Amino acid sequence: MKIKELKLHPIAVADGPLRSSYGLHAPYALRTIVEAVTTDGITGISETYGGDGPLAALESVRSRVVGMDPFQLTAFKQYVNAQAAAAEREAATGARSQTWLVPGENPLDTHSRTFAAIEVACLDAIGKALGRPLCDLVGGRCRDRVPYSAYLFYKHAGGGGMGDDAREDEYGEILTPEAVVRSCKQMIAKYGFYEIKLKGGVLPPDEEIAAIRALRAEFGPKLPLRIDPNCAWSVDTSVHVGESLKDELSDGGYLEDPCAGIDGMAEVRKRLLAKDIDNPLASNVATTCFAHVPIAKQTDGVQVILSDPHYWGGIRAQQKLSDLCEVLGLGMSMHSNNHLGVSLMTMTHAAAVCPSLTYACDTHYPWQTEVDEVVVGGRIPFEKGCVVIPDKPGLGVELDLDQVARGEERYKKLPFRKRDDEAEMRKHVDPDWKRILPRW
Ligand code: GKR
Ligand code: MG
Repeated sequence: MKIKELKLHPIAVADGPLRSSYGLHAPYALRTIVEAVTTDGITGISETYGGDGPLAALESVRSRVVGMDPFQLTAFKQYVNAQAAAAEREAATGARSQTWLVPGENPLDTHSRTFAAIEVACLDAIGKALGRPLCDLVGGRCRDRVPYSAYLFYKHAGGGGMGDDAREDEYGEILTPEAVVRSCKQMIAKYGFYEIKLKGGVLPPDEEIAAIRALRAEFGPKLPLRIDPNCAWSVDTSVHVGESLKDELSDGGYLEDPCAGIDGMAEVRKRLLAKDIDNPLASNVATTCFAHVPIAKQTDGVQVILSDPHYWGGIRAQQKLSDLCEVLGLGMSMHSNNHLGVSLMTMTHAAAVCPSLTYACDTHYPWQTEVDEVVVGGRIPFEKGCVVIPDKPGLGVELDLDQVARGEERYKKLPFRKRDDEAEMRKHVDPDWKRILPRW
């Protein structure tokens, strides 16, 4: 079996006006759908970050992918890594971090994102050729059902999309503790989630503390809570929040990326421990690649590593990360960005093969709608907050090519080719807005 054709589909997916410390989500999120067509007539698929950058990176490996045996992923990884080493030498930027760049835009992670998109498409093709679910190709699953968390956002009114293409505003405006609780109830009623994450870093910290307390008052200690301000707080503020939410973030919760940088995280940890507070700190900003993991351990700046097959280097890299976390005694959870069903199934297979991943994974899936879904049969169902590994080959989903074409049409009409939450914020909320870290 060889790959005879690589098809890349840049698509746009309606997205609501969600807020984070990066700014405001645009009315459309960008994704890329990948098809690797084999000489056996099988098509392997994957989904990754969207826009010009990720598309160009995938284009740059086209000549290496076409003609490749999809089983030969190690040699392909060496090839991609060699390209990355050259790019890294040329890069004028500083350390690898998602602190300043929105996730998916970090040039130093390009190679792992590109490799992951091709790896998943190859594994999907192999699974389809062998008639086995993708997770069985890499050692088999340690769980049949993967739990996800209710990922709550502050947001303005609007459901995403524009003009005739606007989506229904399912959750309405969410800018108060009451609205946070309301949106959580809606999400839990619909999906059955039993862990909760609030994206913070938007309102003054005491208002976000009030929102977490309101969630605890409503749902009780059986539903673990986490808050993630994406580095919007100083070390002092992080300690203040960690102390104020001592009880609320215990029992399976965590404090995610309160401040920027591993040294800041380590200082927060030290000061909280001194007050007898040992709720874990989690990160998808201070730890974004394998080289960061031992540093997280040595400094004790991060106790829960947030994995993500899309930029950590695919499914097998996720498994390696799980082993590494086990060896180092670190916890593991999963990060997300806006995505559709192909990514959801990728995350589900990835989580299923990682024994160290003991928290419910993040997912932005509730923020997207049926109108934009590209998999045959529409939205992936959740059962009691979990996605069940289907008894189907590969990822277990096929592309609805008409829906993909609609996504490409939307993409073509857009004036932007890159996520820029700061620009959106200036356009719609505050003309002078800048991302300032720490803001509080
Ligand atoms: O969608 O605005 C967002 C989030 O802030 C996302 O970009 C982050 O990557 O979900 C993410 C996180 O956990 O940091
Ligand atoms: Mg995060």
